[in-house]
Amino acid sequence: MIWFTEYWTDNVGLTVKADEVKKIRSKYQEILVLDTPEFGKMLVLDGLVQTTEKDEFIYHEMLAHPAMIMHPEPERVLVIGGGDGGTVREVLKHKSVKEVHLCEIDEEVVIVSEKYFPSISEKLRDPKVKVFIEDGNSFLEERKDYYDVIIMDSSDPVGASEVLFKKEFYEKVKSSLRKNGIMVAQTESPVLQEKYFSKAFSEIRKVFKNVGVYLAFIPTYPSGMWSFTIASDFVDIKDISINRERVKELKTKYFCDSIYACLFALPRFVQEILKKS
Ligand code: SPD
Repeated sequence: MIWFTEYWTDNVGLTVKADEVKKIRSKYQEILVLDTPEFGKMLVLDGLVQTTEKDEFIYHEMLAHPAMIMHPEPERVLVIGGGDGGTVREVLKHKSVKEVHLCEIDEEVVIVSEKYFPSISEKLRDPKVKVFIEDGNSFLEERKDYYDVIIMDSSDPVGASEVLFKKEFYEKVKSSLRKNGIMVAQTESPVLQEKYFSKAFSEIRKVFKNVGVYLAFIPTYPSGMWSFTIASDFVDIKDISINRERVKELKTKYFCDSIYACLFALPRFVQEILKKS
């Protein structure tokens, strides 16, 4: 048994008891699989919690579904990062989807997830899914004007993921989207990572015409309050009456009609951060 702490800042963190720990060293990072009494299995990359069996559905549903719903008919979807497969699983809940590409830089994350997190990675072998072990940046350069929805399921903006939070990267994302294309990215906590949150928003706004921010409550992520930024040049993403009837068809546990109806309702302090960005 050990106690594991993710340090959210120098002064605060999340501490969990783990009955069992597996440690794997990949080419890119240290991967931990913790068996915790409260959250079930927990995946940790370089000391940062990525997902847990108990609350993963909140993050994966909220990352995938708003963009998938707002697109008139998403057929080709790209997930960048997200080697655990949770986002791919959610994307496949949409009937129009014909092809899902997952671009993950670290093959070991996929291997570990298939071994220890079967309920999250269960759809990685679906015939519609193709997994590419590549760097997201160079992957996009080879695929212009192709995807309907691009989802950035990145880790926090340190190390290999830092580049995924920059304007140059969002420009590549934009040129890989085809007509009606939508992108969405996880953009950190407005409470504890205001700098990254605000920067991601302002970089995305420099590239796309329509940009919106929404939140979800994820207990194992810093502060619990987590942000997502969605953007498109074609779709008026702020119009949440779009395709609303499709929400009811989804089998989900967090994302639902009433969440969609007020997707962009933001606390005043978050609105203020965005105004200043
Ligand atoms: N602070 C954790 C942010 C992690 C976001 N990505 C998680 C990947 C899960 N599919």
